[in-house]
Amino acid sequence: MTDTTALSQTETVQSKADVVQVTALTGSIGAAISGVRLTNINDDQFVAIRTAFHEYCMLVFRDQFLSVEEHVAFTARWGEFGFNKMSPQLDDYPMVLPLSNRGKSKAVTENWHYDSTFMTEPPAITTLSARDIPVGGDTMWSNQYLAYETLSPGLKAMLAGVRAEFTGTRLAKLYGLDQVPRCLHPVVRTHPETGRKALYIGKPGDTVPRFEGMTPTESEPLLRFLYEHSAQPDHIYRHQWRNGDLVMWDNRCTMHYAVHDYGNEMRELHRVTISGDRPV
Ligand SMILES: O=C(O)CCC(=O)C(=O)O
Ligand SMILES: [Fe+2]
Repeated sequence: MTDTTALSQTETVQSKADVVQVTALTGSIGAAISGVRLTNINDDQFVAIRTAFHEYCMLVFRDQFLSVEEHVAFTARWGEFGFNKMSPQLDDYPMVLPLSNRGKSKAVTENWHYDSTFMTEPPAITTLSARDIPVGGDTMWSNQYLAYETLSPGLKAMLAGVRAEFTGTRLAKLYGLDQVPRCLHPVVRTHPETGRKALYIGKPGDTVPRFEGMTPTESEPLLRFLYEHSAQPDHIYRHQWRNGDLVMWDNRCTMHYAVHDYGNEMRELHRVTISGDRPV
């Protein structure tokens, strides 16, 4: 027996008169929710969606084609908006960050990452609404509960209470900031709602330069091991976008990676975040 549990293939959650269909996308992360229009969900459906979100860590809703207002209204059900002061937002909707193709050399998200770990309180949830999708441009998510749970008891014990430095080096460069934002966080965090522990790391070097109290050189080998371990193929879902998709993920237990294989083609999504707690 290992401490990982295979996800059930399909479950139907019956809530009063409405049905939410939850279909696992892999054996380790992600579910597709069907049978709902996100513009029109009742409280029972919302509860079923939230339960699935906590179980599967990221959710896919196909064929939603949400307007900006509808996207904002759905995301608002999950908490307070997070505002990204560094990046330009939509004029009338300061909580909406348009993502577009800046070219591969400026693709700051083409690596495994949690969002905004340089903040004291990184966002809890991100929602993306797909507006103009090229061939390619997939996004991958990896389950960081499983990354933690599949470490040996010895390494888990060693990491207990350890913190690392997280920096916003790539964003600072992209936006020409004089100061690189940075913050210390535990490398194993406990999810405030599920109570499960997740590995909390980032790319060694520019995102996570070192463990607290250690030099970058001392830290690098273990950071590298953890980073590789965090993105094993059997902990990943790779999403092939279609226009009209709404995808949401839990930024407290998943990392993600935006694949840039679409050259200079147009790719446009809208992004809204919900603010989160300080990781503990
Ligand atoms: O472009 C994407 O697919 C995801 C980009 C990303 O990392 C993010 O929105 O946080
Ligand atoms: Fe991201």
